[in-house]
Amino acid sequence: MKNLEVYVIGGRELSRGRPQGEVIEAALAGGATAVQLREKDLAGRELLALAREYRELTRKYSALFIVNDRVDIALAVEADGVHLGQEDLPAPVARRLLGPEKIIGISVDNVEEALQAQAAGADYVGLGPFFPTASKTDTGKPVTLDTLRAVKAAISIPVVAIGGITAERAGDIIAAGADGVAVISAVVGAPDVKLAAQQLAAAVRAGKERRK
Ligand code: 3NM
Repeated sequence: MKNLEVYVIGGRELSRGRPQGEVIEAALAGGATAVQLREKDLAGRELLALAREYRELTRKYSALFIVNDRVDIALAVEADGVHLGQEDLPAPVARRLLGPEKIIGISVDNVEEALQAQAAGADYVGLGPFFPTASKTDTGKPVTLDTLRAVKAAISIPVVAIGGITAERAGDIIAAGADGVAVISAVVGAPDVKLAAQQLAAAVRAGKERRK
């Protein structure tokens, strides 16, 4: 299913030495609805090879494929979109390069950045970190469920929660209004990647039920 509900981010360093293709396929088999390629220190050629692999797998499972930061790689492999940090290319520039159809996600910490991201043409925002995380060193202090509610009230594009999220923690975040959860370690770092994705997907479904 093509949506941002169960958004798994790959990470070579967090995957316990297992081949990326294997890890990503297990995440997709377990129910990941979107996958992001996020490798900060791979050379272009290697990144391109990995992107091709992610593209093939996400097609096979009808999931979205988002590339972190690299608009060129996203275009080269016909990814569904890109995810941009506050220091990456500005969204309007990425939009010009990518065209109107591609998805652009932007990382935000607060309501002000969320409003700016929406005005700049983002299709979704990533809001976080919700919990301290070892997967990213330059995060701000954790955001709260109140911030999530305020961001949801302020913008109309989807809000994906990120940062230290686990299956145990996802329910409350989804129940509070997040449209999806994005995780690295809880899925790609799990001993059983498929099971971890299944548990995260189940937690998202349960969180949605609690909204009713
Ligand atoms: N962005 P894990 S937190 C890539 O707050 C990323 O913007 C964040 O990894 C933000 O699920 C983060 O292992 C790391 O905590 C998420």
